Amino acid sequence: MPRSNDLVANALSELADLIAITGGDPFRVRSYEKAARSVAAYPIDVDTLGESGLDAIPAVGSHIAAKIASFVHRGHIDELDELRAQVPAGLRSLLDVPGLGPRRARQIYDELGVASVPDLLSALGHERLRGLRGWGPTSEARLAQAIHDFQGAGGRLQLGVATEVAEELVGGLGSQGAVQRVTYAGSLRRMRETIGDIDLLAAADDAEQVMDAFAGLASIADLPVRGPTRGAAVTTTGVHVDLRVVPPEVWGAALLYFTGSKAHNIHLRRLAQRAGTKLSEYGLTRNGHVLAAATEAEVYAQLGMAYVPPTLREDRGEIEAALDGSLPHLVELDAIRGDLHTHTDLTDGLASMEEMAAAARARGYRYMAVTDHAPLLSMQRMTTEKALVQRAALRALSGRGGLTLLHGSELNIQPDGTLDWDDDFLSHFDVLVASVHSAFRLGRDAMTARIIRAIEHPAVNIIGHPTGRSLGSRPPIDFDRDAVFRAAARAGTALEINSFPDRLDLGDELARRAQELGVLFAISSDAHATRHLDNMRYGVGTAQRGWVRQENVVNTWPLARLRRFLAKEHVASRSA
Ligand code: DGT
Ligand code: CA
Ligand code: CA
Ligand code: ZN
Repeated sequence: MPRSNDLVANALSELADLIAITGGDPFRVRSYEKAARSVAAYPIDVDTLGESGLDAIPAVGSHIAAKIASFVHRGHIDELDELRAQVPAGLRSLLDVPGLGPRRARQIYDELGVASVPDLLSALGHERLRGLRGWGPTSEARLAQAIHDFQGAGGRLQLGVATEVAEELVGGLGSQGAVQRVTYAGSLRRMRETIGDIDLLAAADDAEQVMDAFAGLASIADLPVRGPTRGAAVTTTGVHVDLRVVPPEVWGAALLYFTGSKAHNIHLRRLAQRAGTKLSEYGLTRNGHVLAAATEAEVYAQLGMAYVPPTLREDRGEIEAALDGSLPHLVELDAIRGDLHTHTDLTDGLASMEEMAAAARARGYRYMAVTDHAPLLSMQRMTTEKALVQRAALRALSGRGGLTLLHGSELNIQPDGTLDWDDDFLSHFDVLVASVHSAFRLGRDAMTARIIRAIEHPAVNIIGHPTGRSLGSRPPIDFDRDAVFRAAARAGTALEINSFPDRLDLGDELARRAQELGVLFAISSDAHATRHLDNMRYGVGTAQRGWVRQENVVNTWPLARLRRFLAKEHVASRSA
């Protein structure tokens, strides 16, 4: 539930907007705006205050206090209702657009008939705003960006969804004769966990032909913005796509620019300026003379720094590290030797163990752990007997095609930190993942103790999806991050970087902190079907964004070393 102060503040600021949009007294507009801010910041909940208590809130006079009382006790404010009825819904919706004040919303509505956010986007696409009094290309661009950011906050795409859409578009454009190169840039190339829009970059001598081809792709529903070298499209699935076409000779500089992040770009540009050069999407230049433009590597080299992998480009220290040669040796997808968290149709997976093993062999894996759910997740109907039968079948299959199968399970960490089965039974598994699947709201201290107890269990090797978050639907569970990370480092228990695109858990920032505290990682697919093994790349991307070094990822290790880790033998030697 939002706090009553926030609800009241929203109502007051809506009132201010509507008074402004209907040409009301600017002094009243300002007093409602001030009151809204003051209420939002007021430490006492307004629904506990009487009229005199409301009166005491700074910037709230008796008149506004009465309106607040009406809102709190009767659920509405008469004047607000009246104004809402007067102002068309389309115009009111424009008030939600950041960067567009009530006066300018009214102007656009009156003069262009723009009555919704899609109308507004279309008007911007056709450059119709710049003809109005007080508008120009710059203010148009600023508004377009504000809308873009605003929409991004609500409807960001999951990394997996965006990657699939982008790869299809890249494939479609790449097969066109006019296109010399095409790739995706932006946050998708940086592998952020969610994506605002897809940014495509193409190199061609004839941009016009590329635009035609783009407009003609089956998955492009609409191309509301079409210039000679740039377009903004919407796919049939509602995904926003920007396309830029550049001459082949500036490919690297353009790719660098459109990959971003913006913060990384700005920092690079500052560096260039300090050296008396200029960096733009057309290249690194000195007095108009091009120093580097064809490849990203050349641009970085000319700036006197190491090549920065896209996943690090967030201005979180990577530029300093690239300048002094201390970038980490990041984990790479090619270095992954196996998967340590997979499910079969014995529990909730879709594929049999044989099918999962075949898919793992096709990926070139040397090992794969089968970690079906354990009995306490009762809907999965696992039993001791089933686990033993599976183990026997797995041993018989192991080694075929160079793939060693490890027998594991995904245990359920109970609220008190205990696990499925008894310790003796647990000690006979090759690998154990332990995850929180229940009691997500335990409270911070109890949650911390719960996870640390599982970490310290001598048979537990990996904590699965440690925060339990689900992007866009379930928040992370609350525990003392540093305490858990320290415990994991001490106990020789790895933390998972779960590769499922709606989990990505640990996420980049937590993984980075965990590594600082000495934690080792397992990057796992948590596959419930053969094709889920391919999600590994999202986990690797997330690990890279967390600066995770290859040496700290246990499933890049050869099997013999991994087995020593799984036996927790090194723990004794570490503390010795
Ligand atoms: P998103 O789409 O919200 O997930 O994030 P990005 O990073 O893909 O951002 P987007 O699509 O607005 O722009 C793509 C890239 O273009 C961005 O990463 C860097 C570059 N870029 C965009 N606007 C600016 C800017 O104002 N200054 C600089 N230096 N670069 C920019
Ligand atoms: Ca983007
Ligand atoms: Ca974009
Ligand atoms: Zn699982």
